[in-house]
Amino acid sequence: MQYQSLPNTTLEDADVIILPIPYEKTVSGKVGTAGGPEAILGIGDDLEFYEEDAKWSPTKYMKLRVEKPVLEYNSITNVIDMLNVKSSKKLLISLGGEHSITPQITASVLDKNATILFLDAHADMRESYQGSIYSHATPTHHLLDQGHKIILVGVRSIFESEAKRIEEDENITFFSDRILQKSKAQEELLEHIKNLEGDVYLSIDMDAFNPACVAGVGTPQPGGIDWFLALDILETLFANKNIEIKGADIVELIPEASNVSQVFAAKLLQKIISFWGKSQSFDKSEMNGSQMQVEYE
Ligand SMILES: [Mn+2]
Repeated sequence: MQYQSLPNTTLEDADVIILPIPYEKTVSGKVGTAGGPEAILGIGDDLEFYEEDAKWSPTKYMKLRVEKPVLEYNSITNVIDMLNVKSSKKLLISLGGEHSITPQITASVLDKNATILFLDAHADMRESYQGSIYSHATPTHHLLDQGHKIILVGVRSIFESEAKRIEEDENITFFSDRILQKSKAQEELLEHIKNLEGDVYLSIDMDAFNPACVAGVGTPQPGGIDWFLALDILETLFANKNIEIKGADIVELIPEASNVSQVFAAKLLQKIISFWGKSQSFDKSEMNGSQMQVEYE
């Protein structure tokens, strides 16, 4: 697999590593998220190299590499350990697959006391679900167990015990989907992100978004975050100089016939690459990125 059909650079030279993790075992709704990574990367051809918000072409300056897909759940952490991203200046972006993969990723890239910015329609905080403790319904439970703080954004479907924990656990900051319909709450969220410090990991479940924009998810919920709030969140996050982004994931996309859902996810991926690249001043570096190795027009 390739990003926007660009040649994959070596692991050593890569500024951004994209890791497909098409794992799908514990889904309880519509199936198909195993096709997520290929669909997101496949749509790349329909995106421009130029990124209109940060106003540059990130791949002119940055080298990208799409790794071989990780298929085995139990090997996710090991595979990422071997990529050596933790001690490098590279950005790792994982593409799911179901949301259960996130704690396996953070087990490799994060030390304790990081903050997880978690966009999702669901709290994903069950201790176990349908007989599995490593389910798409349990990742935030594990992330809290790993010693991290969580900011839940866009949640609009909660199990009763999850609601109680959200109220009581001081390691959880909660911006429900309903409250985020008000501009004052949006400003509070952005202010909160602006004031973050330390290591941060970004996890985006595609069901966080309005299903009118992203129909291709397994467990859709009415309501949802819109594209422009997502952009504000990402811009604010990557503009924060007091944090280090230790990785990101985009999960739970199910490719669908209209292509709209996968274009949404592909463009999210592009924004993450672009905003991170600008934050690392790649636009002031030598112009020898992946895009410079191909003819484009
Ligand atoms: Mn989720």
